[in-house]
Order: sequence, then C-alpha cells, then structure tokens
Amino acid sequence: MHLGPQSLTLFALLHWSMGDNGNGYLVNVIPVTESALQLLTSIRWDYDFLELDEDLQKPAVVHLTEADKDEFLSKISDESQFKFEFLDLQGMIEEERRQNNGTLSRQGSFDLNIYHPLNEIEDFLQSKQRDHPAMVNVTTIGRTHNGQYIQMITIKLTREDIKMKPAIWIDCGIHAREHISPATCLGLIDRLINQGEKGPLEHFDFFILPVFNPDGYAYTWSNDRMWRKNRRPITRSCTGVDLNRNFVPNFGGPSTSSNPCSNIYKGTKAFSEPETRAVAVANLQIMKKYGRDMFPLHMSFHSYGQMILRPYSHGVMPPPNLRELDAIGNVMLKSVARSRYTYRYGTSAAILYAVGGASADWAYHQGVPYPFTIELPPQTSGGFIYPASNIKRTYNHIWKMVNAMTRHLRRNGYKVQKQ
Ligand code: 0X9
Ligand code: ZN
Repeated sequence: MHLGPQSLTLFALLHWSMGDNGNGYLVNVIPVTESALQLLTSIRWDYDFLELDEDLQKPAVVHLTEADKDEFLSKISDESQFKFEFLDLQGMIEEERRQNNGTLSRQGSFDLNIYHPLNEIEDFLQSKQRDHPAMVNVTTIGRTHNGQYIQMITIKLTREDIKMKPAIWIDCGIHAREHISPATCLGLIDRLINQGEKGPLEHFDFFILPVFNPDGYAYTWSNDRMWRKNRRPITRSCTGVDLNRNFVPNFGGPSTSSNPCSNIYKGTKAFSEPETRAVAVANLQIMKKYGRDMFPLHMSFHSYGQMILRPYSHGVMPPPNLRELDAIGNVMLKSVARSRYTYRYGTSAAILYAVGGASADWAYHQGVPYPFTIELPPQTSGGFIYPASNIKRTYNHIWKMVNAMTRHLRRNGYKVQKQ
C-alpha cells in the first residue's frame, strides 16, 4: 500500500504513525534531475538501496533503519531535486504474515506453499531422510555463530549398477530476508524426491543447501524481517557479514564494504565466516569425489528482480566458456518464457551491479563451468516481502528451469570443454 507522496513536514507524523517495529522503513525516491540521480548513485552503498536504475524519473527503492533514516532523509530534502513516498513496509510484512498464518497446513504434512521458520525446515529435511533413507542423506556441514546447524541434503538414486552421475549444487537463503529462496529449494527437494528416477535424479546427483544462512534467517523471523547478513557480532554495535561478499576471487572488489555496519560488509578476510567455510569445504569435497569433469552446475537462488546472472560477477569481461554459458542461459530463458515471469539474462555487472567476493565466482574459479545466480521474483517494489500465494508458482517455474538445464546438459555434454 502506498501512502502517497509525503513532504518533509510530515516526517514527525510518519515517524509516530508508522513505527518501524524493528523492520525499518521503505521509501521510493524519484530523482528529478541529473544531479539528484548522481547524488543517489554516489551514496548507493552507504544505504540499503533495493533498487536504483540509471533512469531519471524511475523510483529508487531504499530501505532505511531507524538509525540511518533521518540522515538519509536530510540528503533528499530538496523538493526541486527529489520526490519521495513512504511505502507501508510494516503493512506489507503484516499482510505476508497474515497470509502465511491463514493457510493452515494439513495435519501431519508439510505445506510447501507457505513460509516456514528454521526449525520447521529442519524437521522437513529430517522427515525426507526418514521417509526415503535410500535416496536422501541430510548432513551438517558446519555450525553458525549462534550454534545452528548448517544442513545440506544429498539426493541421489543409489543403484549399484549405475555408473557415477555428475553432481549439481543448489544453494538458497544466503541472504536472510530473501524468503522465497529457501521456499523454492524446499519445493525443488520435494519434486526431485517424488519424481525419483523419472526426473533429473536418473542422471544427476543433487546437493542442496536450503538455508545457507540459518542465523540470519532465524533473525528475520524473530526480530527484523529485512535482515540480510549473518549474525556474528563484529563490533559493539554492528553485527553480521554479507556472506555473498566473503569469498574469493575479488574479495573486497565492487559493491563491498569494510564497514561492519554496512549491509554489504565483506568481513575481515575471505572465508572469515563459518557459513562460507562450510560451503567451501562441502563444495571442495564434491569436487574431489566427483572430479572436476563431473560437477557441471552450481546454482544460487536469491531474490528479487527476475534475473539469471552468469560469470563473472565482478565485471563484464567475457569468461572463457561464454558460448556454452549463453547456450544454457537461453535454455533457462526459454524454459520459463511461458510462465508469467520474465527474466533478464547477463552478468551482474551489466544488469544489476558488479560484485566482488561472490560465491558463484568462487565456484567458477574452482572449475565448476556453469555457475548461475538467480534472482527470483518478484520484479520490483520491496520484493523481499512476497506473500505466500506466490510460492508455488515460483518453484513450479524454477522446476521447469532445472529440468530444461539438466536435459540440455545431457544432450550437449556436461564436461568442461577445452577452449
Ligand atoms: O548483491 C548480491 O549479492 C546479489 N543481489 S541481492 O539483491 N540478492 O543481494 C547479486 C549477486 C550477483 N552476483 C553474482 N552474479 N554472483
Ligand atoms: Zn541475495
């Protein structure tokens, strides 16, 4: 719900009427002039901008905490330069919660079409292992700062007569507030298991990490729905590292920060965090066991924006296997073309922003030839809050995408091509 354009004189009123309930504020800011746009661009990484285009007249979307709200608003106070409106973030969150609670799951079965807190996700994984012991293995690949288990689920058909299949890695929930991402992973897990040998499992083994950042995820349920990073305390007043900045190569590169209070804080060094170490070790073990030729695909699900991002994350220089990446990118686009979602395909640097220290670049560097980062729906407007009625459509079209990719890999060979 939009509250309509507000003037600065209403700040105090808004402050009292909206409260932030720990979730902060969401503001649409329209730069009216070129210099206004330049100003926004220059402070882009000082605040939590969710959207910022190089387009005049297109609203930027910024999320503000109680602590940085007044400072930011003073920067856009010139009415000849900026128009802005508050979005009702709290109302959006409450509506999301209402829809989630309103859908009662059938007793004894896990409802894939609502969002689940961490403990329920863990129960879901355990139940899959219990019900399908031959196919499913849930392993703890590490512990978080707050002592939560980082759990990976391995799904494979273990038939002795079949020769080794290639491995596929999928991770979800590296950023805590992107709730549609873990929900999508759970949908994929369920489908893979149900389809068994009639689906992609006939030809591939799957390693899926549904919640990369358990502490952050738990915190979005208990305290701040808009939390992004992990929850390791860094200074007395600032907490958390952006786990998608904590890898190499290009640690400390574009859109990273050395400020522990920043939402894109990279950490003191690459792999400073238990979550990124756990993921790196798990990936290296898969590489060792399967061999470099047998680990073709690495997918990381984020939200939002409906984008398929290919290497490199940190710039636009063409990667060595660009042709094959583009071929798979096309397959991905085609597979969802009939769904209601339109995706854009390209490098992060070209269609979003360049990123240093992202996990997908690390995977590529380690020899996984096809690492994709996928920004799930929706397309715009504070889309981390995404009512549960959208979950099914989301994992349905992603299921199609994964199927199309695996079919393509089988047809065209999944081994790394010498360039
Ligand atoms: O900033 C990020 O880490 C990602 N966007 S998000 O809104 N989900 O936080 C973009 C990462 C792009 N990098 C890669 N292509 N790996
Ligand atoms: Zn993300």
